[in-house]
Amino acid sequence: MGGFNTNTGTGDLTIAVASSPDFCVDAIPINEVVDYPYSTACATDSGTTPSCGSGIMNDIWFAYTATETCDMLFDLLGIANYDTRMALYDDCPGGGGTELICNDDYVGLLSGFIFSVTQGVTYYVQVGGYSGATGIGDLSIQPYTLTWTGNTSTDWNNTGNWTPATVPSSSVSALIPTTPAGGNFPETNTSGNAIAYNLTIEPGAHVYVPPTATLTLVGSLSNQGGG
Ligand SMILES: [Ca+2]
Ligand SMILES: [Ca+2]
Repeated sequence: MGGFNTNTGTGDLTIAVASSPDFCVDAIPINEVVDYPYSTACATDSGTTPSCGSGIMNDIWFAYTATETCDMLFDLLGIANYDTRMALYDDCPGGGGTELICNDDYVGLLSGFIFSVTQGVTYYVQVGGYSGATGIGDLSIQPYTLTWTGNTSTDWNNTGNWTPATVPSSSVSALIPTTPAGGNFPETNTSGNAIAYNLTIEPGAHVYVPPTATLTLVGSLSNQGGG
């Protein structure tokens, strides 16, 4: 008959920590995201410095797999409280990857860029800061979208009616807001046919496509206009 073991003592406590995306090989897998929160507070320099600036990158990494083929806007605009910097690679730099694009200041000190992605392909996003700056922020990867203003006319194909001032294409999306700045809603009949990747029509807005014209959408339609 054995006795009770009443020994006490010290031992090791192991705390499991979720894998840190501090290096590219530990990148967080994502698809398109809106305002994905992150922090670089404890990030260290992965050793990869993109071409858009010098200085130590206290960086974190995301492995972004595209679910669509179109122009995507990658941006850190939002809650970021520090001077951000962001780059995109076709593979981890330590695994033979090369830089595709990078940006320091897209709006103010916050980073962003537009890149044409292919469905099913994984890209590596490096999020860091200018000269070692760190903080919190949020990452968005969404189809790049032009907003209709109607500032010049009703002509869909007039660059003066969009902001930024270019016409949507098979890879660029379009948004028709409820209240266009210029007061006009678009028509596609004045100078030929129209094309966009995604089209979003906000409540109360509309696009007029006469029977003799076409509006081609490569992606999808979100018609909130009710008609
Ligand atoms: Ca890092
Ligand atoms: Ca910056």
